[in-house]
Amino acid sequence: MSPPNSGLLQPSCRAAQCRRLAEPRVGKLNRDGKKDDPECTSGLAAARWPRAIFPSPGHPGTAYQSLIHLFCLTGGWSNDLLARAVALKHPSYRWEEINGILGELSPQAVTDIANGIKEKGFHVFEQKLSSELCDRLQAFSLSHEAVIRPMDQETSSTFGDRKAVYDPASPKGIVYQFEQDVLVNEAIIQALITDRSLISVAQAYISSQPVLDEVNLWWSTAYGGKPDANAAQMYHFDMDRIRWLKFFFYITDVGPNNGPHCFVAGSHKTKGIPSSFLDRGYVRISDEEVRTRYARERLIEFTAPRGTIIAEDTRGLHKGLPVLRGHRLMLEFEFSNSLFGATSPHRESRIQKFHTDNAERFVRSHPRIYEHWLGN
Ligand SMILES: O=C(O)CCC(=O)C(=O)O
Ligand SMILES: [Fe+2]
Repeated sequence: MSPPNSGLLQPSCRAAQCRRLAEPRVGKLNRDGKKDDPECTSGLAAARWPRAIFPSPGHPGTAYQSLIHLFCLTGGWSNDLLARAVALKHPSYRWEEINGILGELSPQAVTDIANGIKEKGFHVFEQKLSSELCDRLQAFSLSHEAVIRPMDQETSSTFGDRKAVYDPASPKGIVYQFEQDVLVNEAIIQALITDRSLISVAQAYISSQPVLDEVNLWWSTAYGGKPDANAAQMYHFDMDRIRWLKFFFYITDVGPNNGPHCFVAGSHKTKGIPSSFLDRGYVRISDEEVRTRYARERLIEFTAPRGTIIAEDTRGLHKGLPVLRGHRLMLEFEFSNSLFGATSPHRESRIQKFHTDNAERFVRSHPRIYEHWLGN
C-alpha cells in the first residue's frame, strides 16, 4: 500500500519533531540520481515536526541529500566509511564504572550487547524502566499539551499546528508529540539522557563518542484506523545521520492491538536492504514488498510490557503498527556519531534548568554529547 502523499520521504526534520515516524519527506532519488525537491513535493513541507520520528519538513541541506543519495547508491558502504573516519576523530569515552538503568554492566557485557545489535539490528534489554518511572512519564503525558500530528491526508493548510492535552476518551489525532524543548527540561528525562549505561551501549555500537540527537515522547492512538505513513506506520529506514542508535522505551503495555514497533532483523547491515528498494530512493515500502523479500522469521513485532527498553539501528527497515485499540506511549532517544546530515530544526531546544547536580555535572563534563541542547 503506498502512502497517500505520493510516497516521497522528506528529511525528517525535527523542527518540531519527525518523530520521524516515517519520515515522509525525503526527496526521492530517481534512477538517474536526480531527486525531487522535498520542499516542494510534500504538502507537509510547511509543517514543523521533530525529526527523529516523524519526518518533518526542514531544510534538506546538500550534505544531508548526499548522505541519502550515497546510502541508496552504495547500500550503506558510504555510511560505514564515514563512520570510520568519525570514530578516529572522536574515540569513545572510557569509563571505569558503567552503571545505570541497564544495571551494572562490565565493559565485556556492553561489547556483547553492541555485537548483538551489529548482528540482528536490535537488542531488547532484560532490565526495564521501573513502574514508578513509567507512572511519572505517563502522568506527565496526560497533563501536558502535545502537538497533534497531521495525518497523511492533512496538510499544514488544512490542519495547522494543533496542541492539546491527550484525552484517552476522545483522541483528536493519530499522534500526540511532546516538544523536545519541554522534554529536556524535565527531571526524569534529564536523569535518563545522562544515564551511563545507555550511553555506553550507544557508543559501543557506533564506535565513537555519541551525540544526543533526538529526545521524543509521543502517544500513538487508535484515531484513523489505518496505517499512516506520516506517523511512521509504513516500513522505512531512517537516514538523517551517518551512524546512530535509537532507544525505544515502552511507557505503556504494548500488545498486538497497541501498535507494536516492528523491525526487519538484519536489514540494518550494509546491503541489508535490496537495491530494488533503494533504487527508488527514500520512500516508504509496503508490507507486501517487505514480506516478499524477507523470511517471515525476520519480521519482528515487539509486543512487550511497559518499561521495556529496545535499542535499534533504524537504518534497518522498521515501522510502528497502527493502534487498533487503546494507545501506546513511547519515549525515544537517538545517539548519533555526529550531527553531520540533516539540518537541525530544534536548535531552539535548550536545557534551561538542571534538576540535579548530577545531571548538570555530567552534561557539563561531556559537552559533545549534549552539544545540541546546550547552545554555544
Ligand atoms: O512508531 C514506531 O514504532 C516507529 C517509530 C520510527 O519510525 C522512528 O522512531 O524512527
Ligand atoms: Fe523511523
